Amino acid sequence: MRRLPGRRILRDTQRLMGFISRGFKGKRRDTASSSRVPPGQYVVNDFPVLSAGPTPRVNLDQWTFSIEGEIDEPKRWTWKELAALPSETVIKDIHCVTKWSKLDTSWKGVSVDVLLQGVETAAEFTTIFSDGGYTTNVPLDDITGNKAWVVYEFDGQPLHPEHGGPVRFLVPHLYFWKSAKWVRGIRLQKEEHPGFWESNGYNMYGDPWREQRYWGD
Ligand SMILES: Nc1nc2c(c(=O)[nH]1)N[C@H]1C(S)=C(S)[C@@H](COP(=O)(O)O)O[C@H]1N2
Ligand SMILES: [Mo]
Repeated sequence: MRRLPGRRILRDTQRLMGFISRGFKGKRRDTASSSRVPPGQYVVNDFPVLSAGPTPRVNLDQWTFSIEGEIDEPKRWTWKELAALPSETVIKDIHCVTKWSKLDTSWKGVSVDVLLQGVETAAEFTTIFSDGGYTTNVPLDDITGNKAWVVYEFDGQPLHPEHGGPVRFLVPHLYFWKSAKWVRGIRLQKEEHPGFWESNGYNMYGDPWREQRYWGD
């Protein structure tokens, strides 16, 4: 029982020492990297797997990606059509609400801007939906303007099923639960509808820099 407060004091002391050494001895060596990591996060080198259910088996011959909801003509791509769209490789830091961050992750896929080209919509919100029933809500502004991708490669390799392969969503400026694995489409909506984790205590928006982890943050 006495150990816990002791540890807390030690951590506070280390924080204070860090502050002092920054203040009095100039920049610490890790200043650059720590300014890159949102508050409360630590950096990992491995790639943890976090799934709320089993990894669905996805047959690419049957697979489609859809944009539906507040749109005159729903849009739909087969796997072959999606793979033929202009793609890009992006290097991004990712931040899980369980506090790990992974820096410089490399992904290949299609920008959501490409998928939404020419689409007119009254929607301000979206629900990203996946095989297996997972959903997550993201404002439309947060998936446009080259901020989100539908990705199918990680580190130059086809995306592993555990990490959402064949195709997952990537919206790296928000906590990683917004990056739906096994993604199948985007539902455009006028109102904001909480997704799976957002209905179960996670923050509706999820900005890691403001530590919007849970309801009320
Ligand atoms: N379909 C689906 N997508 C999901 C999840 C999930 O359970 N199902 N978990 C989310 C959470 S909480 C995180 S942190 C990341 C984990 O991705 P990873 O397993 O590739 O690390 O996926 C997100 N996308
Ligand atoms: Mo997560």
